[in-house]
Amino acid sequence: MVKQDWRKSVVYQIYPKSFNDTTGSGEGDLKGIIEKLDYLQYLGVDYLWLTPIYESPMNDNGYDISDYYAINKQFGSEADFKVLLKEAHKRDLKIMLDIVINHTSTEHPWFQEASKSEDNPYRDYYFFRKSEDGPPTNWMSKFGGNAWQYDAKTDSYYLHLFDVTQADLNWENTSLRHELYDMINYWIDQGVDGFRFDVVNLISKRAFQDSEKIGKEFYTDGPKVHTYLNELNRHTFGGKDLMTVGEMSSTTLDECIKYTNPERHELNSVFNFHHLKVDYENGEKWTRADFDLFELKRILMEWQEGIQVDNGWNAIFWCNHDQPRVVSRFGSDEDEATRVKSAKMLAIALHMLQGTPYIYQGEEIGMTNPHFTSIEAYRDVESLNAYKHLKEQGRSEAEIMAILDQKSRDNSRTPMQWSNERHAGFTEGSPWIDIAENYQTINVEAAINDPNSVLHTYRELIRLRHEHDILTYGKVIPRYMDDPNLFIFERAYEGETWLIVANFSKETVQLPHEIDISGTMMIGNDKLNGDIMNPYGVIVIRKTCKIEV
Ligand code: TEU
Repeated sequence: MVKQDWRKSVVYQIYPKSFNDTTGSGEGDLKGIIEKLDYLQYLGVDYLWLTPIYESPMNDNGYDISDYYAINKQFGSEADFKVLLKEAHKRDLKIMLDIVINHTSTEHPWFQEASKSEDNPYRDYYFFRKSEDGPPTNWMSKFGGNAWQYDAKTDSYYLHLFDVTQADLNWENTSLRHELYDMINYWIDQGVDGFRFDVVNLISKRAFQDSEKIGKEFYTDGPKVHTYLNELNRHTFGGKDLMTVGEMSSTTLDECIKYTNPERHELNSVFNFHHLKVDYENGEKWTRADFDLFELKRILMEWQEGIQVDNGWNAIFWCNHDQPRVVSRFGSDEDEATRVKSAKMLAIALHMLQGTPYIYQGEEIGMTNPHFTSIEAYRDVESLNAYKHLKEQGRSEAEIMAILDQKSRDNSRTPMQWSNERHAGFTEGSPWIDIAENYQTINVEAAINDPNSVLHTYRELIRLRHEHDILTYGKVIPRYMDDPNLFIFERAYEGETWLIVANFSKETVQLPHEIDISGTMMIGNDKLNGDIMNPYGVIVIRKTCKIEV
């Protein structure tokens, strides 16, 4: 078994624009992160992942990079970043940067050059194609519309799988690949400790042909992706003490084993999103639907059993800057007691799984969706495009607002709630996006002072992971998968078993009658009352010898 320290770590994700503003601009900055390092140390996490902080026109909040080497002035300076690194390291906090190498902003000098003429040396860094009758293929952009944009200057189209200002890079081009490796090495030399690679399984395009669907089969886990990642590894972080995680869009378990199998020297770990599509009606995101617990359990367990310590590694998470808040999604924010109870249940259920847990800013205090009621409140390019398309389909304003309330990426991008002061203590200016109204009760200051807050459950979970190897290395054993309300599994390691029972429903439910819940309660949010689990209750029981159920 490959025992390595990084596997025991917990990552905290920071979305700098919404974290903490020290200038009054209404947007967060690096100094704001530095100011909160003591808090992050108190929380107990090991790594901080910062979403992109580089120069960017910010059409996709930094995932549209125009200079990989410069810090976005909105966030601060190169000097601020150096201070951040130093201050983080002083507190034993490591820094992971977000690397976006599937595409650049169309404002990047490479693209500016490439679009000048067909014989420009940078032309081949991107995918430009001539086409007489409309776009070269029928692929859809992930943010809506065709994935090819017409560029009149050279009478051709360029590929953008995301926004029109995010042009896809051509990894077939060797000098492009080496420019990207040099850039990553620059950040390694600056002293960063890890990387999150944005949509990195899309970098190898299979063929430019019309699709029967939306084009995914021509660029997802493409033919050369493993060769490229292995090359990336060898030229940059391979053999160094850096943690890496790849964000994998619509991938498969088999591919993810390949991405993370230590023998293949690609990446340490992967994010996949299959478990976060269980509230998509017929696989369609822009719908409003209840979540399917059977599917959620099935998918989580398929990945837990499929990827184990020896063949790879999962990143485990409920939240990030692209996902709605989990307590509003798989729990309930209907009233304060239920919010706290369900947020703790979700935290415990996730942190008992195998893999590297990721906590997204605000999740640790049980932040909720903001429940915006007007399109004016939304900022995200994907949500605004979706609004337009749903309108074109003739859907009513009320229906569209209900869908965005459940699915918009802005649900997680509202400012961090630090205190009950004006603007939740996030800014002294006017925030770039509205703050959830519940900041008066849900905020870090209140959470620190309340021993029963969600925050203290997260602190405890991080401590347990650091102290008990079973959470990192223990085998995961699914139990009672056909129970309609309970998520039950065990972890087993060196003669010890932990039993996890989590009630994902609003109902009081009975435990399966043969289950043995004797042992030591390690963490939970429920008082055991015979064989009854309260709504959103969760218990974790440790047994010192293996139980047979
Ligand atoms: O996201 C990739 C991705 O495909 C999504 O999670 C996406 O937001 C979702 O499918 C939309 O429905 C990454 C980043 O996390 C995201 O913020 C960027 O917008 C995207 O890549 C492009 O760089």
